[in-house]
This record gives sequence, C-alpha cells and structure tokens, in this order.
Amino acid sequence: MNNSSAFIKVDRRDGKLAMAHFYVAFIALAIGGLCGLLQTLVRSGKFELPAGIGYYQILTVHGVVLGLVLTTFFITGFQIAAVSRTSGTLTNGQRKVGWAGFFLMTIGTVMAATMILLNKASVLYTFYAPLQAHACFYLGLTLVIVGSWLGGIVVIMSYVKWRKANPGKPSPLLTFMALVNSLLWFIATLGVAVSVLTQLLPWSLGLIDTVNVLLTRTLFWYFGHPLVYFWLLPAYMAWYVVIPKVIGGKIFSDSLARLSFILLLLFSIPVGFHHQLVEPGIDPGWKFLQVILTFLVTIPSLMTAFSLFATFENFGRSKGATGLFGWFKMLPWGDARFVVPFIGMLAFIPGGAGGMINASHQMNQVVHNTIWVTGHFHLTIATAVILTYFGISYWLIPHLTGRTLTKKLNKLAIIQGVLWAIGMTFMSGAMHAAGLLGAPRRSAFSTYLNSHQAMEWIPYQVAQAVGGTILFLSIILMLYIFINLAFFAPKGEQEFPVGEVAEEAEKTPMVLENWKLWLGLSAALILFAYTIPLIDIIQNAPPGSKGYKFW
Ligand code: HAS
Ligand code: CU
Repeated sequence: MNNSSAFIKVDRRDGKLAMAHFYVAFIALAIGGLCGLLQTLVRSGKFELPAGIGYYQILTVHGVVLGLVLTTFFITGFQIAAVSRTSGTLTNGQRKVGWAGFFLMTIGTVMAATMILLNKASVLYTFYAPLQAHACFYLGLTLVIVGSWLGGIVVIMSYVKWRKANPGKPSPLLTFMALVNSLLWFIATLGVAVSVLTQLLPWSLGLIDTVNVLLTRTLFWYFGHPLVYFWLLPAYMAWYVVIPKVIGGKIFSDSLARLSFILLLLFSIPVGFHHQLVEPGIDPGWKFLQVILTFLVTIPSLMTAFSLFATFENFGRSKGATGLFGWFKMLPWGDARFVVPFIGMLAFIPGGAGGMINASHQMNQVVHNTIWVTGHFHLTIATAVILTYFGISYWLIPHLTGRTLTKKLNKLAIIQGVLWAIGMTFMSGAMHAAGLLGAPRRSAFSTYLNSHQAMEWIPYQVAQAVGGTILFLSIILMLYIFINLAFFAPKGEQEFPVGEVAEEAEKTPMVLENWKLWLGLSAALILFAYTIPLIDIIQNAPPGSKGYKFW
C-alpha cells in the first residue's frame, strides 16, 4: 500500500469538497427516511396521508432521494476523499472539476425533487414508461448523472497522475477500487442516458407521440443492475481496506481484492434481464443467458465473504484465539467503526441468498412484483450498504472536519447500528414473509383493501410499521451524530484507516491494471448479451410504439 501511517490527512480543500457531498447526502437521508416511515404507516392501514399527498408521490420521494441522491452524493464524496488520501492531494484543476460536478448534481437534484413535490413526477425511482414525468424531472436526473461523471473523472485523473509518477507499480488499492467503480458507472449510465435523451425526454416535451416501452425498460435495467453494484462497491472498499485496519489486522490479499473488483466490472452489466424475467417481448434464451451471467456475478461476492472471514480469522488467531470460532470473541465489539459495518456484512448473507433466489429463472415468478423484492433490497442496499456508509461516516466526517468520534458518540453509533438491525429484522423479515403470501409491492393500501387475501397480509404490514418506526429512530440518531461530527464534536485527529496487506500475500500481478483488456472484455460481454435482444425489441415493437423515428 502507498500510505499506511495513521495520520496522513486528507487535504482541507479536498475535505471541503467531500463534505459538500455529505451534507446533501444526509439531508436526503432525513427527507427520504421520513417518507419511508410514512409508507410503512400507510400500508399498516392505520394511517392516512394528510393534505391530499399521494402514496406514489412519497414512494417516489423515498426511492429517488435515498436510492439515487443519497447514494450518488455519498459515493462521490467518499471516492474523492479516498483517492485524495491514497494517491495524494488533488490538483487545483481536479478539484475544480469536482466542484463543477457537485453543483451540477445539486441543481439536478433540486429540479427533480421540485417536480416530485409538485406531484408532476410520481413515477417511482425506476420512472417506467408509460408513466410520464414533467420534462424537468428527466432533465434534473440527467444533470445528476452528468455531474456524477465529473466526480468519476476526478478519480480517473487522480489515478492516471499516480500511475505516471510511479511507473510499473500497482496503484494504491483504494484508488484502484474507486477507479473500477467509476468505470462501472460510466458504462452503466450510458443506458439510462440513451433512454432519457432519445425516448423519455422528447416524449415528455411532446416532440414524439409514443415511446417503445420495452426498450426504455430494457435500457433502464442495463443501468439498474450495475447501479446496485455502484452502491455496493464503496461498501466493499471499506470491507476490504478499512475494516482490517480498524480491527488491527491485515488485508488478506491485495490481488484477490482487485480480482473481485475486476470480475464485478465484467459481470455486473450484462445481467439486467434478471429484472425482466417475467416480461414479454424478450426471448427466453437470452433471459437464460443473463441468468447464467447473474450467477457468475455472485462469485466475486462469495470471494469477498471468503476474504473477510480470512481477515477476521487471521487477526483472531494472531491474538491467540483457538477453535473454529475462537477468533469471533477477539473482534473489537466496542468500536462503532467496526460493529456498524459488521452488522451490514451479516445482513448481506440473507440479502445475497435472497438475490440468488430472485435470479433463479422460473423461481422469479414466485417473488416478482411482491413485497419480497422490497425485503431483498432493504437487506442489501438499505442495510449492508447503508450501515457501511454510516460506519465510514463515523471516522470520515470527523477526519475531514478536524474533530473526533468521542466515547459517547461511539456508544450512540453502536446503538444506532443495533436499532437498525432490530428495525430491519422486523421490517424486512415481514416483507419477505408477506411477499411469499403474494402481497404486492408498490401498491397503495386502498388498491387491495377489499381483497380477501389482504387480511392475511395485514399482520405483516403492522410488523413492517413497527420495524419502520424503529428504523426511523435509528435515522434520527444517525443525523444527530452526523451533525455533532460535522459541527460540535471536540477538535482533534481522527484517523482515516487504510489497511496493509498481510506479509504472506502474493505480489500483485500488473495484469490487473490492464484496462484495455478489462474494458474490451466488458464491451464484448455487453455486446454478446444485449445486441440481438435489442435488435428484436426495436424491430418487433408494436405499431405506434416505436417512439423516436430513429428506432
Ligand atoms: Fe438484487 C432486485 C438479484 C445483490 C439491490 N436488487 C433488486 C432490487 C434492488 C436490488 C434495489 O435476479 C429491486 C429493483 C426494483 O426496484 O425492481 N441481487 C440479485 C443477486 C445479487 C443481488 C443475484 N441487489 C443486490 C445488491 C443490491 C441489490 C448488492 C444493492 C446494493 N435483485 C436480484 C434480482 C432482482 C433483484 C433477480 C429482481 C427481482 C424482481 O423480480 O424484481 C447478488 O449479487 C448477491 C451476491 C451476494 C452474496 C453474499 C456475500 C456475502 C458477504 C458477506 C459476508 C459476511 C461476513 C461476516 C464475512 C453472494 C460478502 C460474517 C461473520 C459471521 C461471524 C457470520
Ligand atoms: Cu439486479
């Protein structure tokens, strides 16, 4: 690793840029969290929204603000801080690009949020046609994406500069990982950009009369699956690189970590059909191919689990632990920087298993469009990933603001994580169970109130509301800690932990930095998985639904 000493500080100016992103992210948490609470209350049947606010309106706020805004801002801020820490302070030019990206993303967010609040864009975070939003919503999202590209460019520039200054050496691991995630993001967002710019936006502006619905959905999911990996990879960055240092251990293997990131880059894009398995108009053979590719993309996650267990076990044994699980007791159970992300890791075991069930071809018919899927992604993004982001915040925010995580705040942070675990066990558990009984997702209570089946679901919906309330308390605690770490905690030095690789680990092979090879392979896989089905979708579109005349 490049920098291993504890007190290498992120430059103040880079810190300010990263913090700007975090302020927006945590405002998003407050708004989105409140909407989530309201949803669970509405679905319990015991509460109605006041002032004519629609269920789908708050559902859209919840999904867009948490799934798209909080994540993109947090990730961009974190990756900027990570490259600044491991590849050196940004140049003035890079920092300017970063700020330009931040402002574009913020303007875009305000545009999209305004339209949702005015009830002119209640199209949920997937904005499926034929639901149509005001053009300002699509323009806003476009700005968010273009802004995030600038954030990605900062990472690329920083990587290129480091490689030039250090010829023949592998780049710092965190920078390498941030680079992979940025490349993944560039490739993925092309799909949604094409859909918005050639179909949804011209349609919303009245320039074209119709859209090819299946094409827009397919382009969305070409983007949508790598989107979930764009969320996950920063959590993996923390699990591979930060957690070993926090517990006082070593990174199990630098090469394994890099290889798993490369595999994620290759396999997370050509798999979008696993969200469209029940959709007519896509040939089953191509769906099956993408099912196989989906199972390939679980391999790097299984490698990650293996590597984490190895890190924990090696550390425990170095402290004298014996027996199969003796190492477990040695882990630092009083340190929020470890405990909170660890709860996330635990949640990812059932979360990942649920993902494999979803992906299992015809088994998808049992769960698709039921609230089981909502349960799945509240374990993955809304626990594994978000608790890791919170765990990162507990050291990164004070590091950037020159403050410290006090004993008291550390304790509150652990309570925050535990509350989340309890709340999510109720909420996500009940969602999985109700989903198996056929309870639909994304449905206002009034739409199924009179169905006799709804009676079976109601106890689970009440359990969801109980869980949702506990989760909301946890969010309030998180916001309290965030505000303290940003403005009030005592001044001091808080470490940005960057782990070192274990001595026994093999030397990192340079082929892992051969971008021509990896990007070429990625393009080949995408073309293989998507070319023929896309031609089919465009050529065989029903008359009158071809959208833009180019298609
Ligand atoms: Fe998913 C739907 C399949 C992972 C998010 N997913 C969604 C949606 C979201 C989402 C948001 O195939 C809904 C989209 C919508 O609105 O319609 N998902 C998968 C598969 C994986 C997977 C195969 N999903 C994720 C991640 C997400 C996420 C990650 C967010 C961050 N998902 C699907 C499918 C659907 C779907 C279908 C469509 C369903 C439908 O019908 O609509 C895999 O990548 C999962 C691999 C993960 C593992 C787990 C590894 C475990 C680790 C932890 C180790 C723990 C340790 C600590 C070491 C194999 C790394 C333990 C210590 C001890 C002491 C025990
Ligand atoms: Cu997916």
